[in-house]
Amino acid sequence: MYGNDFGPTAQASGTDADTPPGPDEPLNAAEAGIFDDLIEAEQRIEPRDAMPDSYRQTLVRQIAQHAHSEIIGMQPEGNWITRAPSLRRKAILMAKVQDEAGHGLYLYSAAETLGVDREELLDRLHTGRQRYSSIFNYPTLTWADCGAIGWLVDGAAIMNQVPLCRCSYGPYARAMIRICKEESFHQRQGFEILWTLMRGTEKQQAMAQDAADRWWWPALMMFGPPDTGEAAQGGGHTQQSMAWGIKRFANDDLRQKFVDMMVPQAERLGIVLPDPELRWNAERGHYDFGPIDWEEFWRVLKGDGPCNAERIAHRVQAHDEGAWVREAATAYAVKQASREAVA
Ligand code: BYC
Repeated sequence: MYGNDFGPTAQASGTDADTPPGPDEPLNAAEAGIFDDLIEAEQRIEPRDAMPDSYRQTLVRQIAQHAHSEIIGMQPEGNWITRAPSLRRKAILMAKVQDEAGHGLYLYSAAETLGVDREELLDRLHTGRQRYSSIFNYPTLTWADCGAIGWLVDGAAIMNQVPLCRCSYGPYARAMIRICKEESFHQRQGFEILWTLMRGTEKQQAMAQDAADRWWWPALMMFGPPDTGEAAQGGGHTQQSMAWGIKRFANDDLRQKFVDMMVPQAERLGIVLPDPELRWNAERGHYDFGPIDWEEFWRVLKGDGPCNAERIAHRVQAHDEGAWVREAATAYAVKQASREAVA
């Protein structure tokens, strides 16, 4: 039993614990007051609680985009499982890619508690009606890219996702706790790949440096477009999502924390981050960094990244080829249920 789900809130809102309010039904004044009070008190909103439809839709958008990112994110590294340089590396990479599938499952399940069907979400992904993270439209050209993804991409993911463990929506927040534990292992494995390469031959060092050169800027873009200072008026989702306790920090603030965390790690690795403007600013107590190419970001989002078409084509093919597994699992579940009904 979690939070308000079966407690006085559901009763006070006039909803039966078994009958969630319909997604499109507007909240009455009492329900709206209870929702606002829960958010104000930093409590969790649970699936059966009344919630504004815009809150529900924001969560569906963000959780689905996150779930899609996890399963599309299996591709760039999955691509290297057969070519990983040793049995140990293969086993580790396979476990990591499986973890990502698992993250997708927790997140689709969390989205389903909001009243949206998983098939429908996958359809939105396959038809380009919902996004996945921009980062997965870049190719993995060498083995060092698996290191760079773990170190930079999972590093950025942790920075962005640890605050989501405190998201106001209960099922999303709880899914994030387990995901973050696994992401932290992923980041270390990426660091360790690069650490080994940086202590290898000159060619291996150059390969690690090249991977960091290609992944650094896309990793900074992962946090989303600028949303502080003048950009706060730019019409993104941050202000509203922070007011609802979905996002806990602005994109720019998380990006800065990420840069501050990564610079010392790059120094330990012996990797030079590809930004001539990167330097410590004692007055701000942060690293300054150079301008991000936001035109590239929006271009990639619109479908014009190096791998957009390939990623979706591969995903649709995997989905179609997996149809028989879904049918078999459904038939098995129906058979089990009918046996239980007889017993
Ligand atoms: N890529 O107002 P904003 C992983 C869109 S998985 C694409 O800031 P929001 C991993 C945004 O959707 C990593 N689109 O939006 C997996 C919005 O467009 P719409 C994925 C982006 O939602 C496998 C518009 O730009 N992590 O780590 O408040 C292997 C304006 O943005 C991106 C998550 O999904 C982007 N990078 O904030 C290894 C975390 N950024 O929807 C690793 C959960 C922005 O209005 N998501 N957009 O058309 C979030 O925290 C937030 O959704 C974001 C964006 C910070 C990403």
